[in-house]
Amino acid sequence: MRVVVLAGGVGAARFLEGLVNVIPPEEVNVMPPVEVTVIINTGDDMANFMGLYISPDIDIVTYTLAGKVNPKTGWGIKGDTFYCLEMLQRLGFDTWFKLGDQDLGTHLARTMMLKQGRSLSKVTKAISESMGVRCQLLPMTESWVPTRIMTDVGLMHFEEYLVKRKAKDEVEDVIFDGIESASPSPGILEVIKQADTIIIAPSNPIVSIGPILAVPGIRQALIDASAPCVAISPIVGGRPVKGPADKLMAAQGVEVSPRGVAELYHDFLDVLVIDLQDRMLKSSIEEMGIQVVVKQTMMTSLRRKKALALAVLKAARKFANG
Ligand code: GDP
Ligand code: FO1
Repeated sequence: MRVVVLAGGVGAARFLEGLVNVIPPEEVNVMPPVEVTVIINTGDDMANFMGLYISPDIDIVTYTLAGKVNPKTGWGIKGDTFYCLEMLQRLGFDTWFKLGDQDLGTHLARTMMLKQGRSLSKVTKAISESMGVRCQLLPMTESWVPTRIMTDVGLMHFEEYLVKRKAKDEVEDVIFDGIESASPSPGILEVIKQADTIIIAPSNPIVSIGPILAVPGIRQALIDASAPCVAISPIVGGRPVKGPADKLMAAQGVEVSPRGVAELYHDFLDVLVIDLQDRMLKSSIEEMGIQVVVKQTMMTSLRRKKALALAVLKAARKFANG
């Protein structure tokens, strides 16, 4: 069975942790082997931050699936130290983006491999395999297509909006810089076509899933795909579980609710998993031609992550069997 997941950072990584844990290892011969391919947002990438190529969502997914992520933040490495950053601060540099010492090793390795001429897909494969990740991780594109936020105080990179300025500025527009001339990383359109199940992770629909859908060819591939497509709503009880999805959705004129999420994905989505808290929205989403599954979606423990992943796989199977 081939499962394809569209993913951003922390929300997606939490879900993927559940997914890989409900899939039996290859030696347990109870179902056909399951291959998981994750198509990851690279709109958050910074191509030359302190001289480094930084891919936050790729790293969040890699560290989580490798069992290395800092569980308190959902990003960075568990137990990492910050000696390098402390020195930079003493030397008078702005250290708003918290890069740990081990994490810096990843950014240095990625930057060096890219400078040697290897593609972002190959570099991502090399790093994730070295860390023992068994899923195939694919950056959405090999091109640098930074997400920029137009705010009341000016245009800035998404990480600057989110981390440096703590998402406090009024959002006027969201720009996926250069996306119209980007193309999907090699293999992406084929894996979508050949998938048995497509999952849209509970990620920010505007700045995590939005850029993936904006890479020319990907949205159409999802529309054309024969596999059922199931999404998990990142909006629970009228607000995101974390992050600025509410501000960004509102700025784009989208209702901050699972119904707004359904609207954004309506042309390729078959099933939306919404939280128990939002069960009253079920019929109005079903009127849009999208099936709804109501579940506990708060991934506060491994047990809950696994239960959510199982519910998604079951919903896909049920949809496929009519
Ligand atoms: P992040 O910005 O690095 O966290 O990247 P993502 O876009 O993957 O994740 C952010 C989204 O995940 C937010 O919109 C959250 O609401 C959503 N999210 C995070 N944890 C959970 C959870 O436990 N359940 C649900 N339903 N959504 C979640
Ligand atoms: N998020 C923060 O809120 N503060 C940080 O200082 C920070 C540093 C950081 C370093 C490496 C990395 O891979 C991710 C990091 N993140 C940090 C997370 C990141 O800003 C976002 O959560 C994602 O880009 C959104 O998906």
